[in-house]
Amino acid sequence: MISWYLAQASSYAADVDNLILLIGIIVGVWFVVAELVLFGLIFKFRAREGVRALYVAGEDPKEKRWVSYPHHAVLVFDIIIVVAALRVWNDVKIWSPQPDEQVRIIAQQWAWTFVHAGPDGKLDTPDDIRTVEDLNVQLDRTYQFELHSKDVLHSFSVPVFRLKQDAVPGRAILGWFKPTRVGTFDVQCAEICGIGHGLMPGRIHIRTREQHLAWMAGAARPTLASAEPAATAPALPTPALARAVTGGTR
Ligand SMILES: [Cu+2]
Repeated sequence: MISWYLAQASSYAADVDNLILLIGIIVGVWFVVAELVLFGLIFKFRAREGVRALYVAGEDPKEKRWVSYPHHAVLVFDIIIVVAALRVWNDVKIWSPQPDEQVRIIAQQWAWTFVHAGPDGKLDTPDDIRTVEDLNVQLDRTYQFELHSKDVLHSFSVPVFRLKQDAVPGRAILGWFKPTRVGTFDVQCAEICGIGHGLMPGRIHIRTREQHLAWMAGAARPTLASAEPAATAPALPTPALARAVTGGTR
């Protein structure tokens, strides 16, 4: 239902949205009921000429019901919400399906580095593809991600997946996702991680199998070459950058 106006692009995005909708409906309905009762009573027992105010101590069982019935209702709805939330939490964070592929995600101040398995589908082999800020995945494929941080706490957040996972220095945190919609979407850091926090956006590109293979073929060689550290060579401005800096057009 929520997907009409908020894009969903993972197998569990709808479950998270439905949970939030359920909480919204339960809280919303009772909020309206409580306000109607409150304002109804204020109106009914408003000040009137010649009528003295009643002192109500709440000791009469009839009066106590105004407190005890809502109290029990809150407990019942709490249990409903907790059960629904634990089911989603279990599916997203505790249980994890058999992955088709792994991807490594490295957060640092202030960029994302992604290590893709490359054509052989395995990490830590020579055909791995490293990118900065662009995560490339294939539609309907289950990915296990391995999340690292090089420095401080970050949080890997993909709003269209309804996924958010903290990255903790010194730990490799595992999680999973299965993209279900083709497109390019935002990746963000959801944990204040320093002055450049707002400058560490990323993008996730979800492609069909054919498009993904085409990306891999194009990305494999140049990215491997550019992944070498540039420290040995002086950083020369690219022609495009030089033109931009000097304002030249040729
Ligand atoms: Cu960050």
